[in-house]
Amino acid sequence: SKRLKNLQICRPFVFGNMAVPLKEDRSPDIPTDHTHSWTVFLKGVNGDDLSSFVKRVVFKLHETYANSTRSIEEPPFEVTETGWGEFEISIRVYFVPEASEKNVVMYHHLKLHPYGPEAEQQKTNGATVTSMQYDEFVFNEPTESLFEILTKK
Ligand code: SLL
Repeated sequence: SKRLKNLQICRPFVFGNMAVPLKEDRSPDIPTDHTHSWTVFLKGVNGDDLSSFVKRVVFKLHETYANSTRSIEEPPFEVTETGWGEFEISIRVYFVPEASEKNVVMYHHLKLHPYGPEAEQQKTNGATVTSMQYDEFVFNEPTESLFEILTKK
């Protein structure tokens, strides 16, 4: 559809991961060398639903994982796994066809281990570790259809 000139529309999001150390009562299905359970995610800010304009999010994990390319077609756009190591995850976002927008890719370093001033305490408590970033999708001269999707209540 037609593009709206001289217009820019932005939508905020956050992406990153949470991780917790596995406990003694871990499931026997989890490989013994795994130390953490983690979730990598991409989501709207303040519970905003991105699925009106995000069609699919593809998370590319380390090749030590079976089926390391994980395609998520509906919210929550996230992958939960267990493992032992940190690595870089690519997060590729595909927009709905009406948007006529190229996909965008972000990189996230999966964080499992606390560091910094509170690290020792967090380790003793088995606390959840979080690492996330705020960003914005910026649509320049959006199609009329994308504009409608983003502005309807
Ligand atoms: C490292 N460069 O050596 C990193 C690689 C890979 C982590 C970390 C595998 C789990 C599984 C897993 O945790 N890979 O095989 O199921 O630290």
